[in-house]
Amino acid sequence: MDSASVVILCICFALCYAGRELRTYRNSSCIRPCEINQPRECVYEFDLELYFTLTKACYGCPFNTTDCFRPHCIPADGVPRGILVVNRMLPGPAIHVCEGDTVIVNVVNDLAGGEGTSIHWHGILQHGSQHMDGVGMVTQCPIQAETSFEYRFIAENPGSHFWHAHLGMQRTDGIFGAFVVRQADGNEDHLGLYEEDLPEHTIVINDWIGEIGIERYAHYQHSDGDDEPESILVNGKGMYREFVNTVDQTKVYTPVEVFHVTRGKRYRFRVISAATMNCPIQVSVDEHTVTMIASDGGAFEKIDVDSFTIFAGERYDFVLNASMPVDNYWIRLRGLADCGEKKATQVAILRYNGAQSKNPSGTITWEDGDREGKLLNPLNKKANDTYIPVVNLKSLVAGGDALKAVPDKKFYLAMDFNKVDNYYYQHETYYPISATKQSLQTYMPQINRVSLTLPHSPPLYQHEELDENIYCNYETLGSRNCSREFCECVHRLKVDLGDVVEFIIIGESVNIQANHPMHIHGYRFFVVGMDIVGETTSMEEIKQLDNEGRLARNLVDPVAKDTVTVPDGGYTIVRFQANNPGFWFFHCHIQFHLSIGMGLLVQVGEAENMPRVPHDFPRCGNWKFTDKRSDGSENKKCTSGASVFASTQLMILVVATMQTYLSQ
Ligand SMILES: [Cu+2]
Repeated sequence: MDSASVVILCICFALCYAGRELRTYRNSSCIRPCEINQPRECVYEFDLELYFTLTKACYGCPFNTTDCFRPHCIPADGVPRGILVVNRMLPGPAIHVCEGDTVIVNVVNDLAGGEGTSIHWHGILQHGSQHMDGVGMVTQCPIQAETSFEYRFIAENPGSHFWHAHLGMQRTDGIFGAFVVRQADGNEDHLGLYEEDLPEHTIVINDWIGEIGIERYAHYQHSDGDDEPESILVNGKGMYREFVNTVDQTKVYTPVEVFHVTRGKRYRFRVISAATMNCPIQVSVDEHTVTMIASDGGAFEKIDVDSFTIFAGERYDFVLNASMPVDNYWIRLRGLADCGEKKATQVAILRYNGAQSKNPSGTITWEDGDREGKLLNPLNKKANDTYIPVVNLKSLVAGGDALKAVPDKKFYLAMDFNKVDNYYYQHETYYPISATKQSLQTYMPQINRVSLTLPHSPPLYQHEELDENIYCNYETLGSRNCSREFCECVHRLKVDLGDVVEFIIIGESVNIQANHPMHIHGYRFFVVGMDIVGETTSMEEIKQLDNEGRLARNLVDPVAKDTVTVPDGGYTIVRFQANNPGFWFFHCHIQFHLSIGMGLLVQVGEAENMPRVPHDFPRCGNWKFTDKRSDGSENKKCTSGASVFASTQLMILVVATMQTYLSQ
């Protein structure tokens, strides 16, 4: 064929496809340089299973490192344990798509425990597809064992996001993965700061324990177990736990993650924290500074730092300039707060092309991860030249009406652990908290002294079947003293569609010090305020400071995020315009805190504002026997039951008569 024929054929081909439906691509075939208005349909199959680390699929791993890279082999940090997986991978399959693509994920629940599941697309706003948000018992029914559920939504907002299970403890055990939505070059805020933005430079980090999550959770809540992770993983990999923090660090049995770069180029890295416990992680790269450019999909003015801290549910994008001599360098991850208790730490390798395949020099203890210099997003530090809280970032995202002087609705939300007899863990009569020794006392992580229970049907589309009195909040509880008495309900805040909403989230920290990374579904909020006022604080103190005009707010260029920490003895103020109707989860992203009730639902709009779901969308709820059939006729079972009763009585009478006769 001559070149003219090829050109004609290409033009015909292009014309044939113009105006056609979206073309379908499966799995990684959707990865490509993004172009404006060239959306695709990106299809994935997720098979959820109970699995194990270091299975037979691993052959000689960890002693033969090459075997650790075999299909279905999950070495993790070399500790054998049960895990939950998607497609026998840890993390699960990464989704890399372009802004505007339609994402279709068929989730198949093959979990051996028989439990229900749901998958949340953390960071995706779900305008018009609220029922695809993936929160079991809020936006959908759990995907029952042995069934499948197809998620289908548009990747409308770009950024480094992730996906994870949103029921039970499943995300603690491995059901999570990266979800990156890239922009066409012409729309990219920081174009020019880097040459490469590659899928292989996605860094998913998570804290990691030695057993299945619900085992640790039950041990912690009911007995003397702790909630302090032992280890950290990077893209599912990690140095064998026993060798970190020891003198002999030459025996690296389980492989660590390696990121390749070419000297002279600048790379965009995307860091995602899938941590599930109270595990803020300080990240740094030996002999490199990093240029921070975005968080949770919200771009901000670039800032050079030596390290940054990432809290559970947060994401940070940075540019790494590969300007150092060709060599290997440690990427260090240092677990703080509860991860610091057992010095949980991990490393990965930054390898310049041309460098030998070997470990970098330098020890890798937990202490080594405490990088000096400028630190973005510090744990419990007031702002100064060294410590830069996220409230100091200058956003490149326009705030619009959300930043008007006075919000339409304002809520004070006090976060703390409270000493109350929660009947699930402290029986009022048998083992009240007052009779339990201190190390065994279960304190309740609550918002405004209220614990969240999930409704028995998803309110997003079965709202009319739920009694209004299942909902409560601080206001409606009125005279009840929830500081002494355990208060639980479907904790709900209601706002009107279009309201500008302000949350003043207070880290009271009177009973237990714990930074709570708060995540909102369906929105990105602007972080307009954040500060520490003392070791501890209270709602009353923060309210008074606010009334006196002493809570500073940046209403000009605050950073846009969907997850933000609340410092101990301080507060964080966020703003958003409630233009997305629905029932949206707002919760602490520490799984052990959420599972025990540290969350609430934001109801935006009334029932008539809620989007319609497909007519055959799965429904669920409580059920009790009634004597009516679905067609309204009487159920005859009761009558036949009565005749069985009568026959039994007759038999007893006959037997009794015979016994009397025989005994005579
Ligand atoms: Cu929390």
